[in-house]
Amino acid sequence: MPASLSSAQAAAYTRDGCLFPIDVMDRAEAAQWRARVEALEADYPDGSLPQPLNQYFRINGQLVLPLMAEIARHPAVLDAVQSILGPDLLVWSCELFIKEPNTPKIVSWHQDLTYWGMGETDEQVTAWIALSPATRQSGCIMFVAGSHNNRIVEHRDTFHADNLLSRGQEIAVEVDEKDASDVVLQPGQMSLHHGRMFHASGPNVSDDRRIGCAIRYVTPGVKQLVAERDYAMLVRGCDGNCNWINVAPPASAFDVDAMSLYNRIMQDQSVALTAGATQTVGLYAGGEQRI
Ligand SMILES: O=C(O)CCC(=O)C(=O)O
Repeated sequence: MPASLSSAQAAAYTRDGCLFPIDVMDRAEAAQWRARVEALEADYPDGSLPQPLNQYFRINGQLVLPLMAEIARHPAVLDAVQSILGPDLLVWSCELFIKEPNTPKIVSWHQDLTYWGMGETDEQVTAWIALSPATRQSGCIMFVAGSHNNRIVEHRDTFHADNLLSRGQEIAVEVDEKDASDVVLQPGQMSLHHGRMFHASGPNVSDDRRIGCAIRYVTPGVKQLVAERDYAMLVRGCDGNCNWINVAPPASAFDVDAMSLYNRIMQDQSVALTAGATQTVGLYAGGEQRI
């Protein structure tokens, strides 16, 4: 697999705020990652953990699941991200976005940085790796190339049950889908997108699951500006800035130390992630069930 981006690819990312498709692993390797995700689903049915498995898949999976800490350190992914952000890289969150076959779950138009408390930084990139086919039919992401040149625009919360986002947030002005491109990816390919990119995805009307792993990379220079403190896992280079509390990958799935760290981090991050919400933000509301 080509690792680092070419200078033309890096320039295209700077111009468009997104880049795809990028080959990071072959289909056989992507199938292995998918099988490991599905084995976890078999191992942890509802009721076996303090919160449903999808809670840990959707936010900060790298803290409690070795699998997610491992994919976030995938060398080909890091090489590509390094071409954009430079040699010192941390993972803020590793997340699985799963859409079951023939289901209405969507992601509304949004800019990632809106509620993360990191300001409008250019030093944050998301790598989204397809572990199953991401097509128009299965509800692939759509990007509006160049929209990262906007500042963070006004968003409103919808809390819609079919929205995979934490508060169903959406950009308050109309985004014309004619301006958007479908991010079609085969298993093992990834896209990169900027934290101010306008993006969304539609329902899965295919007969297969749509499984994507979104990894949020930041540099040591990015700062949490809303919550009192924030955490990230150093995955390449060094962090001499002290903006992040550096955390280590879990020793094993859901071990006691990892779970208490997970709960502490979710509580601390919720200050930024739930700021201004008029309803409970489900993914950040696990307090009562915490061990
Ligand atoms: O998986 C999706 O459909 C959307 C993911 C997304 O919004 C993101 O990775 O920022």
